[in-house]
Amino acid sequence: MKMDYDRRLLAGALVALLAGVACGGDDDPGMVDAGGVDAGGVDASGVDASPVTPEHEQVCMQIEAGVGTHDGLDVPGVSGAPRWGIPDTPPATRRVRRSWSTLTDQDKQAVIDAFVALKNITVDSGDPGSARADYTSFCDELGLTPYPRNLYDFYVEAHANAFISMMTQYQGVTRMAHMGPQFLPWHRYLLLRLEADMAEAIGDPDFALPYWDWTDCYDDGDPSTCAPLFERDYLGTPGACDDAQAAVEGYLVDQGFALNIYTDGQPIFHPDSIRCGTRPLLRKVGCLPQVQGPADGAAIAQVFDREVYDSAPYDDCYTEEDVSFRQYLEGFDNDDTEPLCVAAGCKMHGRGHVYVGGDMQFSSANPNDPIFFLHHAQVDRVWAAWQEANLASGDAARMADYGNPGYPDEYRGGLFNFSDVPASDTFDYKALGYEYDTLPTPQ
Ligand SMILES: [Cu+2]
Repeated sequence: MKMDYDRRLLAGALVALLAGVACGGDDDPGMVDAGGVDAGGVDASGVDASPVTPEHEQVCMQIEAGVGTHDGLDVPGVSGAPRWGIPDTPPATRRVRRSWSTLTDQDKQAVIDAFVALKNITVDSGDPGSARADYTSFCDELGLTPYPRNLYDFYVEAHANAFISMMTQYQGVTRMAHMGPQFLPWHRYLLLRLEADMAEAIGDPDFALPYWDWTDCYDDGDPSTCAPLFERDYLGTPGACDDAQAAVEGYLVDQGFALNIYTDGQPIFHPDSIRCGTRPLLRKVGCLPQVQGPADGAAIAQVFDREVYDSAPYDDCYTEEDVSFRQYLEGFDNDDTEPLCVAAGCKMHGRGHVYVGGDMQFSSANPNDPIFFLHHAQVDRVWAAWQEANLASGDAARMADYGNPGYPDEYRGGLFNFSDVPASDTFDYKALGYEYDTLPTPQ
C-alpha cells in the first residue's frame, strides 16, 4: 500500500497546544480543506443547526497550519499480514459483551490474561494465530529498533497507521478512520478482530470483550478517579498527574505488559513521532481541568436526538454535532473554541481519551492502553443503541441501512488497512456475531 501525503494533516497542532501556544495569527484559507461549507441552516431532518463561529473556524485553521506536510513519503506499517475479513457465518452463539464492572473476578482475570497473551503471541512462536503477527512494523520501515512483533501490537500499529495516513486519500476518501463517517465502522471492525484474537489466545470461544460503561465512574460520586475501572489487580492504577508518577502499577504490568511502539513529542500525525523501544504504560486519569470525568448518562441520552448518521462536510471541524450522530458521538463540538477540545474532542468518545490521559491521549498509538478497547466497546455500544432505537421507531426512513439513516455513499467502501471489508458490512452488528447485555435507551 503506497500513497502520497498530499494534504496538510491535523494535529501537530496537538503539540503546539500542549506547549501552550496561543491562538491567533495565520488564517491562510488554503489551509482549510472544508472551506466554503455552510454548516448552518436547517438540515433535511428539520434540526436547526447553528453556524460555525469565526472563533471556532480560526482554531481549526490554527491546528491545520501547525501540522506541516509529509509530501512524498509512503505510508508505512501493517501491510502484508495474513488477515481475515468478515466471518462468512456468524458464530452459533453470539458473544455477549458485558460491562467491566459487572464481571466476576474470574472473568476480569481472563480479560487481562488475554491482553497479556496477545503480547506473547509473536511471529512464528508456534501459538495459534502467530502467523497473523507477521505484519510490517513502523519500527522496521523507519529504521528504528525492531521489537518481537505480536498480536497485541498489531492493533497499536494499525491505529497509528490510521492516524498517520489521515487526510491523505485512501480509496477516494479522506479521514478514513477518525474525524469522518468511517470512524464507527473502522473501530467496530478493529474490536471484532481483537475480540476473536483474545478468544483464541485464551482458548475460550465464547469470550466477549467487556465495555467501559462511562456512567460507572459517577457511582461513587468521585469521577476523578473512577475506582470501578482502575483496579490494581486488573487493568491497573490510574497513574498520576505528575509525569514521574504516571506509570501504571498492578497485575497487568507485573505480567510484563509494556509498550513497544509509541509516540512522543512530535506531531502525532507524522511518522517522526514514532518511537520504538520498551517503556511503561502511562495514565493521568482526571488530570485535565477541561474534562472532569467521562461522559455521563445525560450526555449519552442525547445521541437519540440525532436522527442522521452523519452530515456534510463529514469532518471534525464544520460538521454540525446537533445533526450528525457520528460527530456528536466522536466528541467534537463545532461551537468549541478551546484549542485542546477542538483538536481532540472533549465530549463522548474524545472525552474518554482526554480523561484517561497519558498514552490514551494525544497519541496515534493509544491502543497501547488496554482501556482503549473497553472505551471503544462503549462507543460501539452507544452506536448499537442508536441503531436499535432507529430500527424500533417503525419509521422506514430511520430504519434504512440497519438503523444508519444518512450514512454517506462515498464512505461505504473498504476500511483503511482492511480494504476487503466494506464499511457497510459492519452495520448489522449482530450478524458479526456479538451483542450487548444492555443498551442505553431514549429517555
Ligand atoms: Cu481511534
